[in-house]
Amino acid sequence: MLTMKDIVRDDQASLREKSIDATLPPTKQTKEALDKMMEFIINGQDEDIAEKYNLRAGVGVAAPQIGINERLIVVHFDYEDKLYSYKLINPKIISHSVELTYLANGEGCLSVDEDYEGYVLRYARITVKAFNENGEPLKIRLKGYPAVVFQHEIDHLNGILFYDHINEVNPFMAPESAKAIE
Ligand code: K3U
Ligand code: NI
Repeated sequence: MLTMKDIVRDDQASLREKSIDATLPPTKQTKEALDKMMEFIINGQDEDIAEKYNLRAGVGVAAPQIGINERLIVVHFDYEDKLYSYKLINPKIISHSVELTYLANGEGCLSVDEDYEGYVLRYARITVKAFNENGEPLKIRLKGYPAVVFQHEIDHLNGILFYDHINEVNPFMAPESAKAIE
């Protein structure tokens, strides 16, 4: 099983690389990587397991964070009575809103040990195309918090970290039209 020792931190150059597309149909290695990533996220959300293995809780993880520079992400969280649980291959944002949003408490990252305060402006609504672990195409429409999580994970595939988006002069700058997620 994966632990925090396996997580690539933001001082490592590989986290800043653009990942390559995974091959389709998915290989055994791709499926195993997705399974390990999902197990890691689910374990981190279990208080007892997290304490035993010193895991940080997270709502998703991207393959570059475990040292695999391929376009794979996993998300697993409940939001407004809906479960968002996906193992995705080659996810791509195919359209997005003009409207922006941000988490009022900012973002964190399993690859970043320090706290970075400030707003991370994200698209309020996105449509993502991807393939599931069986190689079947999916189209997922997301808004609000789930849209933020998917954008955070897809950023990892392009070597981008949440704090890259924070305004250096005024970290809490947001257009009036952007909606805060409390
Ligand atoms: O957002 C986090 C959280 C932890 C416990 C309960 C609820 C939420 C932890 S940070 C997190 O999950 C990152 C995971 C990362 F870094 F591996 F991608 C994802 C994320 C954080 C904040 C906003 C959107 C996504
Ligand atoms: Ni992250």
